[in-house]
Amino acid sequence: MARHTFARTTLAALSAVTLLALGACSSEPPSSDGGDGAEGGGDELISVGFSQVGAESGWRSANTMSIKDALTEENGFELSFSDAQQKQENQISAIRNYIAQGVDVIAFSPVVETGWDAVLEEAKGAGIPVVLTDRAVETTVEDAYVSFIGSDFVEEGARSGEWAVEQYDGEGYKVVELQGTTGSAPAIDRQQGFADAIEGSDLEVIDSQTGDFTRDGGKKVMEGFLTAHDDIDLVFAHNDDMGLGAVEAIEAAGMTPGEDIKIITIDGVKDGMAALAEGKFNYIVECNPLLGPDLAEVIQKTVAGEDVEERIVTQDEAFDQEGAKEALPDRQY
Ligand code: GYE
Repeated sequence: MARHTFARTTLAALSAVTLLALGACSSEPPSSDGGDGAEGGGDELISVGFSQVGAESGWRSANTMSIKDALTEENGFELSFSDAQQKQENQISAIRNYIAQGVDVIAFSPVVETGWDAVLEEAKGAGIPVVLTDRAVETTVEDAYVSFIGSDFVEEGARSGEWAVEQYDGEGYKVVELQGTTGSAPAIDRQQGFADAIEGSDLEVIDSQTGDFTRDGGKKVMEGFLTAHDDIDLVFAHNDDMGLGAVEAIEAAGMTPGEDIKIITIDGVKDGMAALAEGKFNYIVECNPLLGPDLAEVIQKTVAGEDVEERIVTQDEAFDQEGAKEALPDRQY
């Protein structure tokens, strides 16, 4: 049983995008500087402002590539892309710039869940539809976005925990957790899903700290865990990069990752899959970063005034060591 495909249901709830879409298709061109914002005509480019979280992980690089590959001029888009270096204030100012520019659609992957109300209200006031990719927001703004495209992070955490219980329950395993960015949807949800799944087993989380989704962060936090505890059996890392950092720390401490200390991670990027195939990781729950094509479709429909799905849940798989060996040669990212 090397591979499990998660059966996913896509919620087909339709959002009330008509008003926003009408705003986006207003007959007023957003600007008259270069003369390319001409009215009418079905073949003008759709201008999109995209605010990315950063470049913190292999997952993020693959996600950025997918978005840039999908939102090309050839496909009918004029993309403005900005990297927020994992800082919410940078994202907010990028979004405000896109509002001032009068882009047709704003898309972003919110670094943390809360604190977006004001800027979402401003986008709404300007009649610019917003699409969320990858991470969710918590907001009191009504109809703040037309669609949210991304994985179910609670389920990813749960699959990680279920596998851990299946493999190791009854052995009194001590677990340390490398959390993603504090306050981010994947960190909150993966922690929750994992905790719920191991409840009732004899696995115990003895320490949990953020490594900010980076390899370096994972390494430093793991070094601290290894100094503080001499009885760690299992690492649950919220992404591959932090797991890879943990591998370095474990090896530096003279132990064998995957054997002396087991490692479960989430993402399934190439470096993570290679570590799994080599036996340094024990299990990976995939998080598919290739959100560009869905994003392009949602934007096109929104601008055309068509209904879009309010929630698009990405399909993910999971891999053990044998599964990684099989999948690695065809891995795209
Ligand atoms: O798992 C991690 C990245 O939001 C799903 O962010 C994304 C997460 C991904 O930094 O590697």
